[in-house]
Amino acid sequence: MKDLTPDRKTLDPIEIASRDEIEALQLKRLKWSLAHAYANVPHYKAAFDSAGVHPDDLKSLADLSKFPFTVKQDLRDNYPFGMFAVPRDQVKRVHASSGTTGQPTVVGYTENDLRHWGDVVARSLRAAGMQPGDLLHNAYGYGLFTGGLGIHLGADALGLTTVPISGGMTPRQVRLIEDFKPKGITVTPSYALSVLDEFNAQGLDPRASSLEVGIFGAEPWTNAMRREIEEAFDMHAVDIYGLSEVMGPGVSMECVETKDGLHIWEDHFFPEIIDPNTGETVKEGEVGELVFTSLTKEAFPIIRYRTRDLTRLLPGTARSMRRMEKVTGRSDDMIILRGVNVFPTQIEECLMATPGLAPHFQIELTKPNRMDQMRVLCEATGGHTAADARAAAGKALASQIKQVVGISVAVDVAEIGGVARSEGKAVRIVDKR
Ligand code: DLL
Repeated sequence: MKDLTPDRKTLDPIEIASRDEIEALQLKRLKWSLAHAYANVPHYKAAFDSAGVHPDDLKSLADLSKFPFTVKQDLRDNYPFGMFAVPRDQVKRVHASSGTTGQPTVVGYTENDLRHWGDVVARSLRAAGMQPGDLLHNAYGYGLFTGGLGIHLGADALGLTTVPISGGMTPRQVRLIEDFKPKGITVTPSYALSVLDEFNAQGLDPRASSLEVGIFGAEPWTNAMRREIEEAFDMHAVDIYGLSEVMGPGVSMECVETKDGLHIWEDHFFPEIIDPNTGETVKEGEVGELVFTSLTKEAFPIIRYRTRDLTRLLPGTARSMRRMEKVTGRSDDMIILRGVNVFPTQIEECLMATPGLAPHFQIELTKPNRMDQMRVLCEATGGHTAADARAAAGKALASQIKQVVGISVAVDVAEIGGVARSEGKAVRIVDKR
């Protein structure tokens, strides 16, 4: 793999500013953001008033903990535009969640918001090793999802050539990678695996492709998966994180030179980690639920938003801004199986450690005889598809899961193609209880 470390002279000065400078900017912006939300969004006025706090009470960054949290339900209750802090005609763009699990949540951006979003995504793409003039294959979905259009904004801001292919039509993805020779690909890690399969199905060597870096996010993925993808494509694999409520992709980004967790672009997003049960801020470096407050957003300021994502904060390395560890999962995705907490990422790690199995999987939960049961559906790799080889691999995975995670599960190893493929975010859990 080529060294893609960006020249420090090309970074935004704030990325490598002193902590004092970053914190002074944060405090100034935080005061503005709280006052802006309070003055213009009835929800925040009511929430602050009933908690007995006023934006003027914020004298230091630590004072933020006095302010109330915002949760997804607050956004649903104010559907569609009730959380906007500017008149609707100043909102240049809206995005929304799919709403498959309830009322969709809508977010909005002013012209300045779109510019800031482009700036943080440009910063993220540069941290991945992309430089002006490089070609980017953007396979995140375009549309209401923030992935495709968010990356596109940043690619424009950085001066890349973008192929806005979006997700799906996998044979065409491979064709265009072969013909256009992109340096970078932006895609969910699960869909990258589908693209990888398609390379192999077409008899093409993915290691010989032009790709030098993959920028993966929108769903949890493990370091074991990183090794698998880096090896398969002979390219760097780095992590990009974000969520619509806070902005979209580009809230935090892993640097290609260190790959040691994701630097949060702290001049725009203020992070906290809380104990999800008590709401108290945890000790520095402890794992908990990630909470974000926007510092510059005009259309849709967000105060202490509970992301449900579990991680911990770490000091800066390649940049002065703090890092968040790779997200292990969402508290919503945590399965409690007969008293043991399990995340799909733990199953992914066990799967990657078991020979003869492909990296595709799904977890099925059932409850026969009032006992929760988990079945892991996965599939064999080429050369391991005979029935006895599959049975042996399944047994090995079950025992790996028993040893590492501490739970007994059933494992079904299908033939190649037996697990549903994702074109965006993978569906890891099918709950039939
Ligand atoms: O997934 C934004 C995005 C697009 C990020 C493209 C990165 C790349 P939402 O659809 O609102 O936004 O989903 C946000 O996805 O709260 C996490 O649970 C999860 N997520 C996003 N990035 C990562 C990541 C986009 N790198 C939700 N690792 C978040 C783990 C992630 N989970």
